[in-house]
Amino acid sequence: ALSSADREMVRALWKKLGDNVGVYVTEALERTFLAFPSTKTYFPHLDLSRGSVQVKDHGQKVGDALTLAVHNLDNLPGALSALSDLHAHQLRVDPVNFQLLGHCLLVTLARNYPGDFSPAMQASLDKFLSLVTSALASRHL
Ligand code: ZNH
Repeated sequence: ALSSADREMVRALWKKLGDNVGVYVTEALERTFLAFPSTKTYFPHLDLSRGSVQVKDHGQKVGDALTLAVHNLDNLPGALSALSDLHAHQLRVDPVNFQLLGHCLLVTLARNYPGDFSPAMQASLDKFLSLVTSALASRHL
């Protein structure tokens, strides 16, 4: 579980990200598709080239879901329950992919916010993303 220090770290960074969460999630998606090409197989219907508007739109949706998670740190499984159903039953995403995206999101945030990315910040964000991943994967058998 997240300590109160973890929560403060995550909330403080999210406040700083402001309206740019979608921008950074989009960068994280681009990195994920390049570094882990197998992740692209879930998006055969989207244009995944660099600068794609479809990737940007998807990044915004994933970013909004993460912002919702930040606002529901006490009940991540509840807040992400519908999304968990969607990813398990309809999209059939292998949960290992959540970790790949989470890793690329950490790299993206470290690169764009170097001054904020202390070891403690990394640890808190990593815990947060792990809990989001568990919540998203909770419907997988
Ligand atoms: Zn996912 C979709 C979230 C990860 C795959 N997603 C989606 C959405 C959201 C999300 C919000 C939208 C929905 C609607 O529309 O309703 N995701 C999310 C999150 C995460 C994720 C939060 C983490 C963190 N995903 C993921 C991964 C993958 C995926 C990793 C793979 C690789 N998703 C997906 C798909 C889809 C989605 C395929 C569908 C898309 C379209 O548009 O079609």
